[in-house]
Amino acid sequence: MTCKHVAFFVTAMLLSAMVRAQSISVEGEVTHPLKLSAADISAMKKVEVVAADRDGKAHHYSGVPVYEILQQAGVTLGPQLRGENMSKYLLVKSGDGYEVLFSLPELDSTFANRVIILADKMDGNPLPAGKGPFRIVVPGEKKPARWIWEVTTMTVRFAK
Ligand SMILES: Nc1nc2c(c(=O)[nH]1)N[C@H]1C(S)=C(S)[C@@H](COP(=O)(O)O)O[C@H]1N2
Ligand SMILES: [Mo]
Repeated sequence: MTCKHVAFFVTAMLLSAMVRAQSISVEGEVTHPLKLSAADISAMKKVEVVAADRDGKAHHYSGVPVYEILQQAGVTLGPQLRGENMSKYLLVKSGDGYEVLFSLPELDSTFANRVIILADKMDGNPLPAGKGPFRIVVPGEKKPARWIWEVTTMTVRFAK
């Protein structure tokens, strides 16, 4: 490898790290669209949940309840989650094109008896490479298919 090749490689690595660390957008049916940086998220109140990964092993995940993020964005939750708002959903998107969907009551603490989080730590450490920097963790499900990693966007929409 020549010096030029090395410089190109290092630049590419830095750029991809920057892209991965980019902020999370919260948009759609919200009164305050958000662009949350890693610093914004780390400044929010954290909760811990224990949940089993694909191999059935329990881990401690720490992060922000998705509910708190949606509340900051002004999504119709709590007493406002009734009537036509019951047909809204949250679509979460990843940099790799994977997308998963949640109904609002699943995320709302006045309905749900579990807390779905946007995790930034597993067992006290940042999420492993390729699984972060932010990953949804859904406790109490039999498989982690909705544990979307590399979250980039959360969009609230009407189903109709
Ligand atoms: N961004 C993204 N998140 C994803 C996936 C994916 O393809 N892309 N696969 C999902 C599926 S189907 C499963 S089973 C789990 C696997 O997580 P693991 O590799 O940590 O066991 O991640 C989920 N999160
Ligand atoms: Mo899966």
